Amino acid sequence: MEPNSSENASSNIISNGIKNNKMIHENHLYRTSYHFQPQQNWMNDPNGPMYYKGVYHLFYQYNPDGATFGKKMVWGHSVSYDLINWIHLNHPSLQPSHHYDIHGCFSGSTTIIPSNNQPFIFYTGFDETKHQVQNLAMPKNPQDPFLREWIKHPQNPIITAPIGLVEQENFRDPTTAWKGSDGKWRVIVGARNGDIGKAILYHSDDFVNWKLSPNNHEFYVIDGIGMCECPDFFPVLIDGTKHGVDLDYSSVQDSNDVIRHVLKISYQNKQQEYYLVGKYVCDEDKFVAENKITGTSLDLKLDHGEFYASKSFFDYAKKRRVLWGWVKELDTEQDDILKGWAGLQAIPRQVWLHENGKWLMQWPIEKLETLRDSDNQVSIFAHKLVFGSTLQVSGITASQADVEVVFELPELESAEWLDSKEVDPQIVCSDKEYASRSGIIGPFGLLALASKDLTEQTAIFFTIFRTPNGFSCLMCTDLTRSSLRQDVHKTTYATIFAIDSNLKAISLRTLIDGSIIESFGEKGRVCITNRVYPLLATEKDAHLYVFNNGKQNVCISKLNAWSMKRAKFVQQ
Ligand code: DQQ
Repeated sequence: MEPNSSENASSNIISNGIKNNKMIHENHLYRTSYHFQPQQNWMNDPNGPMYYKGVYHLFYQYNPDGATFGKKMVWGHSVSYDLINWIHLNHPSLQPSHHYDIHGCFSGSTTIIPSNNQPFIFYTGFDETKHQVQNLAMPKNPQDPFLREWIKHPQNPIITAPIGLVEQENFRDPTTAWKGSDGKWRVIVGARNGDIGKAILYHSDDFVNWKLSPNNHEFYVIDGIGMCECPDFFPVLIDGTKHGVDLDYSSVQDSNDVIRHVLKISYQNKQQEYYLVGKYVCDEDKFVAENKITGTSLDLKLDHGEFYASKSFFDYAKKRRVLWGWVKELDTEQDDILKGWAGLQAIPRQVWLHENGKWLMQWPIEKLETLRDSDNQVSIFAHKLVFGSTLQVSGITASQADVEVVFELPELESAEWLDSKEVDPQIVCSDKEYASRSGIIGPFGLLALASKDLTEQTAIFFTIFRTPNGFSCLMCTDLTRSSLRQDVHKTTYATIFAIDSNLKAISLRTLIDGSIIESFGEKGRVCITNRVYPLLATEKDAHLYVFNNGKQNVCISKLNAWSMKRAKFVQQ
């Protein structure tokens, strides 16, 4: 784990690296090969993903004028037949044009009206008075499966902020709408009033005229979070399978015992994705969550890294729910301007409810596996990792890879004691060089995007603890040594979760792609996504290692790693 190089050598490398910065930007070293990103400029939130006439659509917040957040944000638009290979359409689907969206077309969703298969975009307009209002748009030609052109509804704005209830400049991001058993359409809009975040519920008979729900318009109110951005509300099945279900309440009402609902909010003050699992009583417009947002490690989050403003949709083709999320840059704005681009979308994830009904599971959609290069694959079986060992995984392109590993655990009884019921996992992991410290069961895991001498490395690892309530697993991604550059954000990201005392093995899947590392722990129960900007560990000079710094041996019962082929991105 120790780098060989002295501080002087490092600073030479840094200054060479900085001299070479321009080259790095020109060569687009940090661009990805299989993650979604436009050819240039700034992208943030995924908007209105949907499946329509055999085609997947992804819209996204886009600044056509540069690599920073813009004064006139548009909806970029790309289409795909498989969610992995994409056609970027040349024209945005929505751009500021009217008094109700002249300062920007902000985030929103799509809804397909089942009776006539008519898609609608519901989006936020930043209007001429800098208030936020909700607008509708319809495809000009619904027969065109690419839905290239969109017409704004003549009655826009369709919804304006309810005065006194929410701030007019913080009222945005409508969800996909759904029809209740009473035949009325419903939609949620995110809002804030001071520090109170709100999910406001509206009703409509005709999708065009909307009024506050007469039953319970303050659908969910959370104090202390600031703006409730990009709410997402969807049903999930408690059936132990990955199958999804759509927002069609007439068909799911009677089966409430096998259905739960998820309300996800993008917690602006923390820039993270929190979610609640609960029961939805459609007739009363009531959502009774079974968990809470407490600001502690007990909270449920979609991802514990940099993953924000997510949006899910029901994929009719495969009967699954798919989730998109924006992964922002952690370099400087100046870098983004030099690179000419900023922002990625995480690999779309299938999302389903764990069979215990308590939390969501997430996994990269299966189609991603078709990019695995079977000629550049490495497998390791039954390899014991003794205390302090590091094993190189050679034979793949470690800067563009998919790695799946299962670690067999020793008896948990010997694990270190973690004294408090409520720990902040990020603080635990931020303890200096945490991945390199000697523990008992762990730290063990991967060193991704590592330079040959390990000067640069991103450690993704687990440590098992005994806690007052049983056993817990700490999962962490440590960016503090991810780059020799000083000007990029390098911190630790972590989560802790209870595990069964009989747990015999734990799994990790990590997707590595130039400047993004997405990790899925324990079969998709916890996710940590990050951005890294190595100077040395790039392209062919990137390496991958497995390590164990715990005194107890852990065994790699199975490791498979593949170089990943490039996804196809074309402009049309
Ligand atoms: N980004 C959009 C807003 C949303 C925020 C603007 C979340 O609509 O609340 O680009 O990242």
